[in-house]
Formats: sequence, structure tokens, C-alpha cells
Amino acid sequence: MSRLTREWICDLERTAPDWDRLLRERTGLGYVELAAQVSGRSENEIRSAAETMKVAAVPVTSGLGIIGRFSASVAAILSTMGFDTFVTSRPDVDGLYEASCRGADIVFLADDSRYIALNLRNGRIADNNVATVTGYMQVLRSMSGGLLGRSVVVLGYGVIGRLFAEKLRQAGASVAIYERNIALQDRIERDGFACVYDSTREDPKSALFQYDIIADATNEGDWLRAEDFQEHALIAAPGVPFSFDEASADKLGSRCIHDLLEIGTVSMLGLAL
Ligand code: PYL
Repeated sequence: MSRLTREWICDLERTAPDWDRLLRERTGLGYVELAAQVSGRSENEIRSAAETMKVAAVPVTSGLGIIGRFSASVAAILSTMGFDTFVTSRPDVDGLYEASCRGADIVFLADDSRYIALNLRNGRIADNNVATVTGYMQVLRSMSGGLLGRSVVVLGYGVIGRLFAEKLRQAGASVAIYERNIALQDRIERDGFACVYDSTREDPKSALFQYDIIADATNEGDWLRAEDFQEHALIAAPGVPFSFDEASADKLGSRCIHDLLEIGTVSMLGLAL
């Protein structure tokens, strides 16, 4: 997924509780419910863990360095679930040491290649890519009433798109891929999926109108409009940056679920318990 920017996430600490409520209203799954569903645990087990476990977010300076408010945003999301959370004052290995000294049970940290949650008590580790797709699958199941036998199009065949397509296939959906990158189209065929991007069409996007369930894993940003889809189409959109402009997002309303960090982070927590 594209690297986040401070500008994109600067309000997340303030909006995390609101999004928890809105997710619950729109999909029946707030942060605790999502963590429970992806982990196969009860909501009470998640709430009990929140009462007893401490979570640390550790800033990481490698690569392109620290993203302003990233660790604070991760901590705010987990704090919304009721966990005792803190951001370490020091980054990197020193920060990991600080987290352990201060009694953290689970640490969250990310470099430019990977974002993980590591349970210091049982060694369980959760990867953001897997957790994000697992979380969005639950959201899509809840919104659609079930994916068995449904026809779904996955937009983009990168890391998230590939994970999403496989999980949808495992869930019994009929999966097609929309991917403009010619180099990926051979891999799509090898993986047993049909590619519905047709560059010979005047408007290749018109191929999307036939689907009523869409998983948007693209990272181009601002390239889709509400009118590209049927009136009742459901869209799960883990792709970063968001593919729709504000006007389209308003038109789609509760039919489209997208966030930059929340669903992936709460799903990581569930998978790291
Ligand atoms: C985990 C996010 C979700 C989307 N893109 C991923 C990303 O931006 N990864 C880079 C995260 C770098 C964090 C930085 C810090 O502030 O600790 N090392």
C-alpha cells in the first residue's frame, strides 16, 4: 500500500471514535467486533484483553523515516477499543526496549516495507496486509449478507488485491480482476482469475458497471466516480489513497467502506492476541 502522509492522517486521533461508531452503524462491525471476528474470539474476550493488556506503538526511523502522527494514530485507534496504549518516547530498537520495560504486551511498529503487531507474551505476529484484507472481508460479508456464489471484481492486483482475490475465492465468490498493468495480467491468468480490463474499449471502466460487489485495492487515488457503478453496488476500499473524490464518497455513503489505518490496525490486534 502507498506510504501514508501526515496530511492524510493528521485528524485520525480525533476521528477514531467517530469512525468506530460509523463503522458499527454502517456494517454492524465496530473496532471490537471486527477484532473479534477476524480472531475468532468473542467480543467479551477482546474487551477483557483491553482491560488487562498494554499496547505500545514504536516509531521507526528507517527508510523514509517517521510519518508525523502515525504512531499516535495507531495508539488512538487501540485506545478507542479500551486498550491501555502509549507511544514510546524513543524510536527503533531503543523504543522496542522501552516498550518492554514499560510493560507492553503487544507492540505495533512499521517501516516502509511492513507494519506489524508483535505479541511479546506469546510470540504471535500480525501483518498489516493480511490483517487489512481479513478485516475488509468481514466488512464485505456483513454488508453483502454473504459472499458465497456472488460475483465480485477486485480492482488492482498488487499485494492487497492478490490477497483479497484469494480470500474471496476461498469464500466461494466468483472473482474477476480489473488491472491495467499488462505485466500483471499474465500472473492474473496463472493464478486462475479472469482479467476484465480491456484496453480496446473506449471506456475500460465501463466493465465495472456489471458488478454489485467491488473490492478496490488500487493506489492511484481519485480515479473513480460513483457513476461508474450500479446504484446499489457495495464497495470495500482498502486501497490508499482513496479512489473516489468527496462528491462521489458522499453519493456512495454507507455503500462504500474505506479508511487509511483503522480496519487494518484493529484486525492486527485481533490476530496478535
Ligand atoms: C501501514 C500503512 C498503511 C498504508 N500504508 C502503510 C504505510 O504508510 N507504511 C509506512 C509506515 C511508516 C511508519 C514510520 C513511522 O512513523 O514509524 N516508519
